Amino acid sequence: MAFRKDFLWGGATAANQCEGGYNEGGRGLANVDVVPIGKDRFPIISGQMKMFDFDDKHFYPAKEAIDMYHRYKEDIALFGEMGFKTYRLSIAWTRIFPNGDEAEPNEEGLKFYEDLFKECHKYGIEPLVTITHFDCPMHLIKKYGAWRSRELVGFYENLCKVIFNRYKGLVKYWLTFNEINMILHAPFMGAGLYFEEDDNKEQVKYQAAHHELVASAIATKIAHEVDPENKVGCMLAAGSNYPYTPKPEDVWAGKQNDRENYFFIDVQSRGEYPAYALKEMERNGIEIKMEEGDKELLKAHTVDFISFSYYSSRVATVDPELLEQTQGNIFASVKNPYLEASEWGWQIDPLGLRITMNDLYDRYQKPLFIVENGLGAVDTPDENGYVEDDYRIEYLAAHLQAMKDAVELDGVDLWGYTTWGCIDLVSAGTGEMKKRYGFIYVDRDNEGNGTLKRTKKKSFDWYKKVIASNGEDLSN
Ligand code: P53
Repeated sequence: MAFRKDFLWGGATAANQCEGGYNEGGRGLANVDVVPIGKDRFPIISGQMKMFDFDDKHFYPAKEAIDMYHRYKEDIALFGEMGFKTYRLSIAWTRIFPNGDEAEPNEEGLKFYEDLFKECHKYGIEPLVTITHFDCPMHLIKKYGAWRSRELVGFYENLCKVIFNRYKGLVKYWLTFNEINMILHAPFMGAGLYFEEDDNKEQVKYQAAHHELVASAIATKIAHEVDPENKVGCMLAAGSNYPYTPKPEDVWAGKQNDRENYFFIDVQSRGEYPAYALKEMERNGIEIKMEEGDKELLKAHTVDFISFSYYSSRVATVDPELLEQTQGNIFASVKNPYLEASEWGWQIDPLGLRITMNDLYDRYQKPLFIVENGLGAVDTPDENGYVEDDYRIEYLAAHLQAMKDAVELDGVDLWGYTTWGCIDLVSAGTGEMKKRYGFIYVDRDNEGNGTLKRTKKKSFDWYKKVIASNGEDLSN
């Protein structure tokens, strides 16, 4: 038997990509609400173009998303039918603290998630909660400059105190920051950072990252104090780098790219800034302002497990201009000539998952949790709304086999696996509905038309069987 008896099978979503109800229940506005679909999306999420509110020239898909705010009971029932052991979701910070800096939380928001967690437990589903999945209250962005300000640490701490106490006994698995390394690639979407012309961007990003890392350690501390049963994880957008050639310079480039990502997890899991990062910052003139006690906090409150998303491996070289780049991914990479790609140009590499798992397990020696993996594809439903998504089954089966190999053959300790977008939702990278990952089809298009009706795809029954057999039966 490859997987633990209590292996946590499930699916994952994020508040802003599925809930909608952006102005209901006393909710405040967040960065993730004001990022539109279309050509301006990338300049906005990367902090180059300012979008602090809605305008009438753009369409903002997160406003309604797939309306899970009103339909979560129906959706969780379907997850229960598939046999989910866990459901990874994120809370919207602005439902709990609409502005982010209030003294008292918004009861309506707290109640919403309490009901949702109770609904999960009806089906024996353990919630796995991302405290922040890219969202930052707009008020904190406008007033404090988001995570560039130290004050965010305190506001985040308040949020954590409130939710850990309120949901004690209902939630025990927590992730502090989704894809914490996203701050380097999409700083507005990842951390609410917008750059002024005279900003030293690298300085701002790493100072903001320091604040998030301290906030993450504080969250871990409080989670353990409130309930020793709580397990807290970090979350990395993972995918190991391969050197394009055996040229030592290419190997070195791959190692450096990996370290750019590991940096965050090194701090969260080992509890200190790694030597290579300190040297690199020094060379680049980056100075991290630390407060007294920061180093001790980081050291004392490291994470219990390492969670990550995996969509693809990456390729590194010192001669990138000679080579074709991959398309459609915020994490640009040189194209790997040995791999096929999805319709969005994301290269498909199941063995890369085994490699990535081994790299992370070797480095941290802590349990792993795969909290995102999946294929974004165009689905074409028949007249009954049914989608025969054999391509998705094939993608997932190959990745599950690689994951099984990492556990069974390499001895990696893996707590669970949640597929990304277990129900179709809005794409984070592009804002499209058309890029679907789900076992459940949602009738809605890129422009926001559709009935929002939910329909099981072929992969729904396949995944149900995978879970029922604890990963032994991957056949289609
Ligand atoms: P979409 C890029 C590369 C790796 C992970 O992405 C990424 C992204 C963002 O595009 O984000 C994670 O929706 C993220 C999810 C996101 C998912 O990957 O662009 O945690 O919010 O939806 C898939 O296809």
